[in-house]
Amino acid sequence: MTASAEEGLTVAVAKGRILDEAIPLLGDIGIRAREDPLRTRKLILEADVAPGWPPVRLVLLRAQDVPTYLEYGAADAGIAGRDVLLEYPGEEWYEPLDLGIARCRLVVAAREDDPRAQATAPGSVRVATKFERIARRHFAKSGVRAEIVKLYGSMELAPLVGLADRIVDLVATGNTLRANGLRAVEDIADVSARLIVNKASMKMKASVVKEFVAKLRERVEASR
Ligand code: PRT
Ligand code: MG
Repeated sequence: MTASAEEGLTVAVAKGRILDEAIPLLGDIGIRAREDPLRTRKLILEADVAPGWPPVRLVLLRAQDVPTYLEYGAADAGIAGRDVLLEYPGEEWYEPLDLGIARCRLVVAAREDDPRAQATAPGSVRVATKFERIARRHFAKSGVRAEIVKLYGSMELAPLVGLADRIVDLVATGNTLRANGLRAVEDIADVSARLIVNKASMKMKASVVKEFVAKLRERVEASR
């Protein structure tokens, strides 16, 4: 049975830095997991909620899996980075709110000593990234022939060992790029965590979903 068919609200949250910043946001609107989400090994957490609310459960997922749970209706709402949403091959959800947390940028980076590190350099480049779709779209738009090499992490290493000319990765402080002798040569997108909502849940659980979105929006706007 999908979440949409059950009672209450199932909220999928990306583990890692998004969860760290989402917990206080949810807490402020009265949704508090009964166990510490940062310590427990459980993947489903029942939450204490404000009076008048239906039951709320948090499901803790790998960031890249949040859109999948939403698409299949296994969660009513989700919190994931814009990077993950842009990379996902589909858009089977509503995105009513920018939560303004876990901010960073998607960039193209190259070695500091790369003489042709302009994004528009002619010829073809080899690009290492875990954001295959984003990278492909980006280089196609700039008319640069790009061979995309799929990696699962530590993209910063690739230009240092000659695996790729460029990387497409997330940058927050820039410390990781600097520490590895790389620099951003082009911006692709600003990234922050977004609230997404399953389309069927928006209809079938309209009142609770709308109240959830409204409360979060109020909380987010108060901190702007
Ligand atoms: O789980 P996974 O292996 O995919 O990623 P992760 O463990 O590196 O990150 P995680 O799970 O904690 O959070 C991933 C989500 O957080 C992303 O989908 C983004 O929406 C968001 N986010 C925000 C970031 C960053 N900031 C960030 N700086 N995700 C990753 N980084 C990494 C970046 O990839 C690079 O390696 O941090 C490094 C750069 O940070 P600075 O500060 O040195 O520039
Ligand atoms: Mg992680």
